[in-house]
Amino acid sequence: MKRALITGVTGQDGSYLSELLLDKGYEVYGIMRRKSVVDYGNVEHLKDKIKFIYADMTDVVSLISAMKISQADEIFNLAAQSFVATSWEQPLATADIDAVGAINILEAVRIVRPEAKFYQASTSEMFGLVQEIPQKETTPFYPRSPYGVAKLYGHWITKNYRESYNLFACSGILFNHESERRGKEFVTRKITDAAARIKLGKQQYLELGNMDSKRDWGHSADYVKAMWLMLQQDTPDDYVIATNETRTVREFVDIAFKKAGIELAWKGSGVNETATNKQNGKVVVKVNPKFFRPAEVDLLIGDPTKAETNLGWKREVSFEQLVSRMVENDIRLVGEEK
Ligand code: NAP
Ligand code: F7E
Repeated sequence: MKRALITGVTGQDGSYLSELLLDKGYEVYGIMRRKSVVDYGNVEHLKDKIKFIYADMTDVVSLISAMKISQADEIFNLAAQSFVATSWEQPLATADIDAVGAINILEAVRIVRPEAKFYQASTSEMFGLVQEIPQKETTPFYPRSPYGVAKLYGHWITKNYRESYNLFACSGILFNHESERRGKEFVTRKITDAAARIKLGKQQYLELGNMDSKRDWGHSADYVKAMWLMLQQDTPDDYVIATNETRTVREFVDIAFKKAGIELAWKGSGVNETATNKQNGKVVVKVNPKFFRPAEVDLLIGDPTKAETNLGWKREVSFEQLVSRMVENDIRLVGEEK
């Protein structure tokens, strides 16, 4: 039986990866932070199957212990302060967790289990002000947030440990991936949750920031398969995981509301842009500049050819299916609220 250790096990990707590895017969260890109230997050349904270890990415001693306890064959480093907007409010915490945290876990691997395979959760945010369209493994990086900069350190230190110590260490440069388990502060879930609430009469309108930014959105369940595939290869390497499709935030809003049965009519531009519900003329989407970022990533679109060719990876959930699944799930959840 193979043993895996997942940092960030309570998060969106941690939950789908846990399901995948448990299905494959792995013994799954998950690193969890101590909280004042015990909260298994997205792995509540797996709490009797995962072996939890209390540790923190900023505490290398706890990570060394976790490596010793788990004796993991494969380590997936998914833990992060992952919300870009918060990285301006908490730049040092973001650096501690996302940058120093990466070298902390790499050191734990190097000291305790140098023969293990290691996955680092890198991100399309490292491309930031994009230098090439579409973005691929060889595209130069230009991060635009403290999050992107911290993740770039994690990416390079992973590559450096591979080259310095011959560790089997891979980085997956994953483009945005969402799901029914996505945190509600991220734009996709914020939109699908609001569409559900507005449909059910529990919210009047949705306020958003930059609706012109474009993202390459896939489903998390597809993307965790790529993480696993990277560690099953003979040689470690870095891969872009993306759909090669891009859409604006506005397009996401339009489709999500349509799936909730609300046809939108758009008017105005910039901070004055609004969308009204065609059926009753009510304004249901507005712009609030408080959601603008100090620096924006305007356009992301990834080229997954290398992963498709070398790993045999292919995304299965289409954009339309992703939005449908999220909207239907939120209509159900909001409907069940007391
Ligand atoms: P997520 O839902 O925000 O999950 C993040 C996880 O990290 C949570 O389990 C969180 O634990 C944990 N964590 C945060 N700080 C920690 C600390 N100091 N010590 C230990 N654990 C800590 O993120 P996700 O969407 O699953 O993403 C997984 C990884 O992929 C992240 O590294 C993210 O940056 C990266 N990534 C995500 C995307 C995407 O579109 N989703 C794209 C590219 C890369 P709590 O439950 O205690 O908060
Ligand atoms: O923003 C715009 C916002 O917060 C997407 C993380 O998983 O993917 C994610 O980072 C876009 C941005 O995700 C609102 O300005 C407009 O242009 O959903 P998001 P993100 O910043 O792309 C990458 C790959 C990661 O690695 C990260 O961990 O949507 N936007 N209005 C808004 N965004 C939010 N959150 N809220 C709004 O009201």
